Amino acid sequence: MLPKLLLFVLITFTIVGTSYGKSLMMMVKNESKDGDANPNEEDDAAKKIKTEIEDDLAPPKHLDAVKIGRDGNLNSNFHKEVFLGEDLDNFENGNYELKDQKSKLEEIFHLIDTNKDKHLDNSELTAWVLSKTREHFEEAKRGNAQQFAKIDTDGDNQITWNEYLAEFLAQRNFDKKSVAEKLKNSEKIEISKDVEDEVEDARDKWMQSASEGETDFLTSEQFLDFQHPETSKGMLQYLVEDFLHDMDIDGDGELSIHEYMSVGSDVDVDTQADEWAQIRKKEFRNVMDVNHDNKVTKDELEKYLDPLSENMAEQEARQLIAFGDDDGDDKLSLDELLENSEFYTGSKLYNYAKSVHDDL
Ligand SMILES: [Ca+2]
Ligand SMILES: [Ca+2]
Ligand SMILES: [Ca+2]
Ligand SMILES: [Ca+2]
Repeated sequence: MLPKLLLFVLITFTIVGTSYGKSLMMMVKNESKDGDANPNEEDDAAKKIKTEIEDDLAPPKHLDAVKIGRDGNLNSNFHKEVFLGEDLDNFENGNYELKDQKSKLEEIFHLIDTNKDKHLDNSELTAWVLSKTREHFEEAKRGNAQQFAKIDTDGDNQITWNEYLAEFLAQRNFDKKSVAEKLKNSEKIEISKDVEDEVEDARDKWMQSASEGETDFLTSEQFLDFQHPETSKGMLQYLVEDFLHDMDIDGDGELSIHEYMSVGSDVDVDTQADEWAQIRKKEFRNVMDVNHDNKVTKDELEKYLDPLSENMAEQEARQLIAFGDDDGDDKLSLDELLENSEFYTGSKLYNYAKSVHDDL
């Protein structure tokens, strides 16, 4: 990690009291407008850095149980997150043997099947998706409280931007004590362009979560908004704004299908054949653009990004059924679930057919 960081060109900036956030913000904004040829590549790079830091303090790009990331990329784990909830980690980390995976899925199946007719219907799955989403939120709150307590060393239920920044930079191989000292004395700190971009992004989101006129600190509730805006109705509009900031190229406050697919407005989107484009096109037309007028408004985006929206949970339930519904009765049987386990858990029950055979 460290040698890689050292390869980046080191740049210097001066921290000048409270205007620092603003001047830094403007500096970075201008740069990214000029050279933002491929936002996805940058996001991938940032993601790579992030996955290597445990309990990273940077506001996460990936929001659990939200269909889309803050970078506009679809959350490829979404189905699994809302189907398995916290158990997803166990499936992904290989904590379950195949036979355990099977019995775990059976257990989940029976939990969802509240009317005990041995089939999962849309209303059962909608309720399940919402309950798993709430579970994600509870988990986010727990983790957030721990992080907050770690930074708020004097326990006054506030963390200042400088306390946060010192901890944040410490996670990126800076010496926390000397960083804290420099911040206190408004001395300059040398950071790489990459880290500077991250700091800038964090500062933007910090400002969204802080009270007006009191932007120097966050309370624990505000810190939760900062790290997990998906858990707060009031923060959804900021998620929408972040999203539009990146995607709304013509600045009309709405999203066109061309903008969402990152192609020029003269391109015929139906000729875009690659999988990424196909998935985005489908999502835009079938899910995001509720009234099918080829525009996704702020209102539509807010509904789409709200993990506790009943409509979205129902949509998701429909997709969860459609994927495994081999006999087309609009319900999911246990066999259909096990047969198509890869979609729901990420791993195929290779010996499922065999073990059914053995049971006979
Ligand atoms: Ca049922
Ligand atoms: Ca637009
Ligand atoms: Ca629309
Ligand atoms: Ca079925």
